[in-house]
Amino acid sequence: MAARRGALIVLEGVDRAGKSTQSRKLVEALCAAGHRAELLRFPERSTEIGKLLSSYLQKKSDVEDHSVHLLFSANRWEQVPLIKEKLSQGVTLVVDRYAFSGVAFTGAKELQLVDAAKRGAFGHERYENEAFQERALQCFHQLMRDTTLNWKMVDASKSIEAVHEDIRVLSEDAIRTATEKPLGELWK
Ligand code: 2DT
Ligand code: MG
Repeated sequence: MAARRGALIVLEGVDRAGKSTQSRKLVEALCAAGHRAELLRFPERSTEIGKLLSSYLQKKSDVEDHSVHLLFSANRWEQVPLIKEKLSQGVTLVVDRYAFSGVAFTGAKELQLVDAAKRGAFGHERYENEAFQERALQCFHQLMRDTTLNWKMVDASKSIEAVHEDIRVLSEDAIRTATEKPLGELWK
């Protein structure tokens, strides 16, 4: 019998929602519970494309909006063979941002052009300002209306441990039901 595939668990949200902290804690907890689980993040800044993105985000370089959108996409596609291999081997992947950030942040950019006057002070990286994050949040809410995806909303205003517990329980459930959707359907 083929091994059960792993679950693809994506944490999405605006900056400073606690995604990176929670992703790390989730992988730790899943491994401690006897699952095989590994952490991925996007953008993955270590690859050649990732280095271009990192430089762009740090405002050390400018890239045309459509081009940078495609670079973010390429930065995910270059990991897809690895993702498929891990999942088919039964490894659960916890992913700190995925394509939804791609849509939400590019979408927020389009919206911001319409309403540029509301732009707040910039943080040290591109996109790190309140008005932009608010736009991104609106885009995330729009994306969550797509019911074909198994979205679960977590209240990130609770304590780190309480949020972790919510995510851990939801993730255990996702791992149990992960075989319902065959791997081949994930990238259609
Ligand atoms: P981190 O702070 O999480 O490293 O993210 N972003 C991310 C996009 O604009 N498009 C994408 O496809 C992805 C994955 C969100 C750095 C910033 O990159 C943005 C915040
Ligand atoms: Mg950031």
